[in-house]
Amino acid sequence: PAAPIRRALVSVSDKSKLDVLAEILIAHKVEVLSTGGTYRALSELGVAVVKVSEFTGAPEILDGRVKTLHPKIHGGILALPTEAHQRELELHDIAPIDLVIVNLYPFRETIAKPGCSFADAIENIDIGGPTMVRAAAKNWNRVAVIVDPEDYSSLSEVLGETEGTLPESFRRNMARKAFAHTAAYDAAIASYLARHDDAGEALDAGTIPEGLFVSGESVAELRYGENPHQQARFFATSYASDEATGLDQAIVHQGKALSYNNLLDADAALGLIRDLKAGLPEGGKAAAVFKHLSPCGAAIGSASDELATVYVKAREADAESAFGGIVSVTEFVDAAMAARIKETFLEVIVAPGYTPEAREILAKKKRLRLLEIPAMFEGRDLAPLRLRSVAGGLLVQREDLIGVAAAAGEVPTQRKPSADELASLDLGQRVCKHVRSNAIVLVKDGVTVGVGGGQTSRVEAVRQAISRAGELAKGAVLASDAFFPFRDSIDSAAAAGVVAVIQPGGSIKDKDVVAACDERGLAMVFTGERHFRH
Ligand code: 93A
Repeated sequence: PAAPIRRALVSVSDKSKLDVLAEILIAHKVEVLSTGGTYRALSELGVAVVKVSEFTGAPEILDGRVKTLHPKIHGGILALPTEAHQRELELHDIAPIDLVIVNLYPFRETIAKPGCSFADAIENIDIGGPTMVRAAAKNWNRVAVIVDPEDYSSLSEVLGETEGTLPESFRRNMARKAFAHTAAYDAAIASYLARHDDAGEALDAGTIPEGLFVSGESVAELRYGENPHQQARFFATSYASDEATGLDQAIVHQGKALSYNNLLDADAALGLIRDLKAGLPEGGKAAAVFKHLSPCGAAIGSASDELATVYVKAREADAESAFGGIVSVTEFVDAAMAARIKETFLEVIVAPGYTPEAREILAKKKRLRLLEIPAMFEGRDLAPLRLRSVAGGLLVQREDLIGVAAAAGEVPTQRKPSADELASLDLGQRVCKHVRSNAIVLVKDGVTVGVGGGQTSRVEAVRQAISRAGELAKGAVLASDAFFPFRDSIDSAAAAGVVAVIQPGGSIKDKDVVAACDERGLAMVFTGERHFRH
């Protein structure tokens, strides 16, 4: 059995819950060593503390850069419970330390502060702290290490049960946590340095640094992956995601835990609604419905439209597909919207918030997950990075943002699009970006009426969109994620009644394509921007 805890070293930047810790240290008569700030805080809480500088006989030097980096500290932590080591400790007058409670200089919190200077960031790189944490974690056979104030309560529980000793399982688990803590800490430093040039100037937010250190913390064990026989977890990444709007930040108000597929779909629905919001005039509203990573309906409305009305348009765009779908909206979900949500079976709602009335109405839908992402429309300009995995590595790219509004595109045709057509063309290109390539989206009066996606030929995607739109293709506008290699797509769209088209342009056959439009009186917009989704 382990020996009782006699001596602890406490050196913490995060001084939360120190009262809980003080109580434990006093109750178990632990001799406590501390650095300056922690020494003062623990003394005030009535703990008898010895200053590390007194214990080592060496003063803190170099503005505190060297406080605990001393053989009396590291020898005390790293010694094995062997006779040989005990003899050596005695020879050098080193007392063993059995508990190390350390958390590190707030590097991540410091760099997150607006206006943080490079020098400030560097000064907040903790050296002595990780050294003690790693030493104690390496020696978990004898020493316990605690890096998280949340663990003080379990420390108290375990000590109470074991009369002042700490079981191996506890020490081992805390050691794992400690190495994860220092690894994530160093990853944050390495990423920060990679994101700054030699002069300490920050690179553009969307730049992909040469060294990318993604440290993931598992925030959820998922029931399973895409299928029940696949194990899965959700990791929150510290760097590559847009932290303000991440799904790890989402508040889940009700329903079962989010599944792997739910998270994918919620991400897609969030991405589209952010794109739609960016294209809306002041006060405009939007709603989108997703199924299996594809938008099946999206609609926009003006400031005077009710959210519920806009949502129903998006849902009815393809009511069959919307069954079991994921919905995202630009506004708080109110009672009227909640009543509409209740009408069908849906998996997830993604919204900036919910009114209390809406929550009450939806509480009866036990399985429906309500996600609130308060900051979901912030930080788009940060151009966060997106990661995908392939066999043998990670692919990293900047987020694909729509840069050219339909109204700002170039019109190569004789007929110019009307203002209403432009609004629908803009909606079309935004939705199209979220459809797997080859992607074609038909829109009429601010609502998608036909989505064709995931096709291996563009003309087939056009046929699919037209067939889904049926009669509604008459008078609709069409968006394409990439240029038309031939005029055939335009000919079939025009035959179905399509009146305007938005696409990047840039094909060697552009002249034929524009001629096909002019022959049939279609208006066309070139955006110069391709939006493949592979
Ligand atoms: O400056 S350090 O890198 N050098 C050290 O020797 C050292 N020892 C402890 N940072 C060091 N610490 C850190 O001081 C701890 O990791 C902890 O975060 C902080 C606690 O300082 P104080 O007790 O003065 O508030």
